[in-house]
Amino acid sequence: TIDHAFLQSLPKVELHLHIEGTLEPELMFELAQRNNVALPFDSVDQLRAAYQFNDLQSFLDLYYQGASVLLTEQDFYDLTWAYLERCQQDNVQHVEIFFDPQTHTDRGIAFATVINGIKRALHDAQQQWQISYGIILCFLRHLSEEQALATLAQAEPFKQHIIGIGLDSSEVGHPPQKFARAFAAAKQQGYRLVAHAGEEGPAEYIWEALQQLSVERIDHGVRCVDDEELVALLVNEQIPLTVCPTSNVRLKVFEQMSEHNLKQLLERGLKVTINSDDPAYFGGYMMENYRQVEAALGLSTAQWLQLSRNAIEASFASPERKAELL
Ligand code: ES4
Ligand code: ZN
Repeated sequence: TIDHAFLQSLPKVELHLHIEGTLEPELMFELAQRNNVALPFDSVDQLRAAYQFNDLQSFLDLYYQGASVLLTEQDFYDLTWAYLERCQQDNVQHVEIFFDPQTHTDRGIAFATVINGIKRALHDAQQQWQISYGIILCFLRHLSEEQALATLAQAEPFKQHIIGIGLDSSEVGHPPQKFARAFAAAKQQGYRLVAHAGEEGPAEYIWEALQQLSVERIDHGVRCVDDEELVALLVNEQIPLTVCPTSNVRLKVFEQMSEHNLKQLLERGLKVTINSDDPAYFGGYMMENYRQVEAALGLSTAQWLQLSRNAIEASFASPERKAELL
């Protein structure tokens, strides 16, 4: 049987983590006060009580509202640093974090403010704890492709600090093909590519992300099982899926953890990884995701080692860094 010490000891890599989704209610209130931003909640407890979601959109509405307290470079530093402290506790040794610049630039925050704060915290954690990292810029898919292209242009001066481009926000009704030109431009500029697909949206969106956006990893992807031909492709090409178990339960992609298909995906030979997505909103950082999966699905030692290895291999870390992590 699997014990806590074994799960704790596994070298972990986080590949699906929205930094804005690590904003804990306590820090949200602290920043609201510091920045004189009004919140439509009276207390931390009242805010936490509001974290009862029916679907992706009901979560996103609160997530974008929460981000309104982030104004200064120090705010983005404090946000990222608090997340990295949790990584250190959970033996997460490499992180590739998503950020949503449009959420901030659309309310007048400079792109530089956002990325400089995030990057400085990551740099400090690398110095203190040897946590390696990459930063992935996500386009908001509910906005237009023109806006995505404008964001890509804004990122240009910071290109050396951004390893990849992703696609997030409201999935249904915003298929990957909407961003085909923006992703082609990003690829041209040398970025690695990922996209959310098959979380709430259909397996067809996973095909589109692969064929029309040329992504290397699929974020979520749990709905791939609806299409046998797609599963065969994902297995043959060993395309990584960055699965987020507690997120999927909290957003009702699965009714409860015991119904999550992660174990089946693993047993079918898919390159599955475990990630925390928006841990401040879904109630679980990396170890909590490991714990809940083990409690509900009961994986073997070999399967846990496979999950740990999958994440290292699926990362955009250098070959030298991967060798250290393995
Ligand atoms: C997200 Cl769980 C999820 N799905 C899509 N977009 C997102 N942004 C932040 N979390
Ligand atoms: Zn996500």
